[in-house]
Amino acid sequence: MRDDNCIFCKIANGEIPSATVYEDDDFRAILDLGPASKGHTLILPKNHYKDLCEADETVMAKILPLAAKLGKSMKSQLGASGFNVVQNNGTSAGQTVFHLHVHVIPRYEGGPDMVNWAPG
Ligand code: D5M
Repeated sequence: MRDDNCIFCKIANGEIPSATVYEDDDFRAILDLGPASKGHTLILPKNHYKDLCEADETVMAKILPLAAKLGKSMKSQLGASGFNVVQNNGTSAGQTVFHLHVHVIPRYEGGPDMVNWAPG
Protein backbone atom coordinates (compact mmCIF):
# COMPACT_ATOMS: atom_id res chain seq x y z
CA MET A 1 0.00 0.00 0.00
CA ARG A 2 2.94 2.31 -0.60
CA ASP A 3 5.18 3.27 -3.50
CA ASP A 4 8.87 3.58 -2.63
CA ASN A 5 9.33 6.13 -5.42
CA CYS A 6 6.51 8.40 -4.21
CA ILE A 7 7.51 11.54 -2.32
CA PHE A 8 4.03 11.96 -0.80
CA CYS A 9 4.24 8.39 0.59
CA LYS A 10 7.45 9.39 2.34
CA ILE A 11 6.01 12.67 3.61
CA ALA A 12 2.72 11.10 4.72
CA ASN A 13 4.55 8.42 6.68
CA GLY A 14 6.99 10.84 8.31
CA GLU A 15 10.12 9.71 6.46
CA ILE A 16 10.63 13.19 5.02
CA PRO A 17 10.00 16.20 7.30
CA SER A 18 7.06 18.40 6.41
CA ALA A 19 5.07 21.29 7.81
CA THR A 20 2.43 19.03 9.35
CA VAL A 21 -0.77 20.68 10.56
CA TYR A 22 -2.71 17.49 11.33
CA GLU A 23 -2.04 13.75 11.62
CA ASP A 24 -4.06 10.64 12.49
CA ASP A 25 -3.75 6.92 11.69
CA ASP A 26 -4.86 7.35 8.09
CA PHE A 27 -3.81 10.84 7.01
CA ARG A 28 -1.23 13.60 7.32
CA ALA A 29 -2.14 17.17 6.40
CA ILE A 30 0.75 19.42 5.38
CA LEU A 31 1.23 22.96 4.16
CA ASP A 32 1.57 23.19 0.36
CA LEU A 33 5.04 24.23 -0.87
CA GLY A 34 3.49 26.61 -3.40
CA PRO A 35 0.51 28.00 -1.52
CA ALA A 36 -2.39 29.68 -3.32
CA SER A 37 -3.11 31.48 -0.04
CA LYS A 38 -1.82 31.55 3.52
CA GLY A 39 -2.52 28.14 5.11
CA HIS A 40 -3.05 26.20 1.83
CA THR A 41 -3.08 22.61 3.07
CA LEU A 42 -2.83 19.20 1.41
CA ILE A 43 -4.45 16.11 2.93
CA LEU A 44 -2.35 13.03 2.14
CA PRO A 45 -3.57 9.49 2.86
CA LYS A 46 -0.80 7.39 4.41
CA ASN A 47 -1.56 4.61 1.94
CA HIS A 48 -0.70 5.13 -1.69
CA TYR A 49 -3.47 5.69 -4.23
CA LYS A 50 -2.60 7.33 -7.52
CA ASP A 51 -5.86 9.28 -7.57
CA LEU A 52 -9.47 9.21 -6.42
CA CYS A 53 -10.32 6.35 -8.78
CA GLU A 54 -7.90 4.05 -6.93
CA ALA A 55 -8.88 5.05 -3.40
CA ASP A 56 -10.81 2.66 -1.21
CA GLU A 57 -14.19 3.64 0.16
CA THR A 58 -12.97 4.01 3.74
CA VAL A 59 -10.50 6.68 2.69
CA MET A 60 -13.10 8.41 0.56
CA ALA A 61 -15.56 8.43 3.46
CA LYS A 62 -13.00 9.96 5.83
CA ILE A 63 -11.26 12.50 3.64
CA LEU A 64 -14.13 14.95 3.08
CA PRO A 65 -15.05 15.25 6.79
CA LEU A 66 -11.36 15.90 7.44
CA ALA A 67 -11.34 18.63 4.78
CA ALA A 68 -14.34 20.23 6.53
CA LYS A 69 -12.60 20.01 9.90
CA LEU A 70 -9.47 21.70 8.52
CA GLY A 71 -11.57 24.32 6.73
CA LYS A 72 -13.38 25.17 9.99
CA SER A 73 -10.03 25.46 11.70
CA MET A 74 -8.79 27.83 8.96
CA LYS A 75 -11.76 30.05 9.71
CA SER A 76 -11.32 30.02 13.48
CA GLN A 77 -7.49 29.99 13.61
CA LEU A 78 -6.41 31.90 10.50
CA GLY A 79 -9.33 34.26 10.06
CA ALA A 80 -10.31 32.84 6.67
CA SER A 81 -13.81 33.75 5.54
CA GLY A 82 -14.18 30.68 3.33
CA PHE A 83 -12.21 27.87 1.77
CA ASN A 84 -11.94 25.75 -1.39
CA VAL A 85 -11.70 21.96 -1.41
CA VAL A 86 -10.04 20.81 -4.64
CA GLN A 87 -8.79 17.46 -5.82
CA ASN A 88 -7.16 16.90 -9.22
CA ASN A 89 -7.20 13.59 -11.12
CA GLY A 90 -4.89 13.19 -14.11
CA THR A 91 -2.44 15.44 -15.89
CA SER A 92 -5.13 17.12 -17.98
CA ALA A 93 -6.93 18.06 -14.76
CA GLY A 94 -3.79 19.63 -13.28
CA GLN A 95 -2.55 16.74 -11.15
CA THR A 96 1.23 16.96 -10.76
CA VAL A 97 1.87 14.57 -7.86
CA PHE A 98 0.42 11.13 -8.41
CA HIS A 99 -0.46 10.28 -4.82
CA LEU A 100 -4.06 11.13 -3.95
CA HIS A 101 -4.31 14.47 -2.16
CA VAL A 102 -7.00 17.00 -1.38
CA HIS A 103 -6.24 20.71 -1.38
CA VAL A 104 -7.93 22.77 1.33
CA ILE A 105 -7.35 26.42 0.46
CA PRO A 106 -8.40 29.16 2.86
CA ARG A 107 -9.86 32.32 1.34
CA TYR A 108 -9.79 35.77 2.86
CA GLU A 109 -11.98 38.82 2.34
CA GLY A 110 -10.28 41.02 -0.24
CA GLY A 111 -8.05 38.10 -1.33
CA PRO A 112 -6.94 37.39 -4.91
CA ASP A 113 -9.46 37.27 -7.72
CA MET A 114 -10.62 33.70 -8.28
CA VAL A 115 -10.92 34.13 -12.07
CA ASN A 116 -8.38 31.90 -13.84
CA TRP A 117 -7.37 30.36 -10.55
CA ALA A 118 -6.39 26.68 -10.47
CA PRO A 119 -4.44 24.78 -7.81
CA GLY A 120 -1.22 22.95 -8.46
O1 D5M B 1 -0.97 19.38 -6.46
C1 D5M B 1 0.32 19.08 -6.03
C2 D5M B 1 0.65 20.12 -5.00
O2 D5M B 1 1.67 19.61 -4.19
C3 D5M B 1 1.16 21.43 -5.56
O3 D5M B 1 0.31 22.48 -5.08
C4 D5M B 1 2.56 21.60 -5.01
C5 D5M B 1 2.55 20.67 -3.84
N1 D5M B 1 3.81 20.03 -3.50
C6 D5M B 1 4.64 19.35 -4.32
N2 D5M B 1 5.67 18.83 -3.63
C7 D5M B 1 5.47 19.19 -2.33
C8 D5M B 1 6.17 18.96 -1.12
N3 D5M B 1 7.33 18.26 -1.08
N4 D5M B 1 5.67 19.47 0.02
C9 D5M B 1 4.52 20.20 0.00
N5 D5M B 1 3.81 20.44 -1.11
C10 D5M B 1 4.28 19.95 -2.25
P1 D5M B 1 -1.65 18.77 -7.75
O4 D5M B 1 -3.10 18.69 -7.37
O5 D5M B 1 -1.02 17.42 -8.03
O6 D5M B 1 -1.36 19.76 -8.83
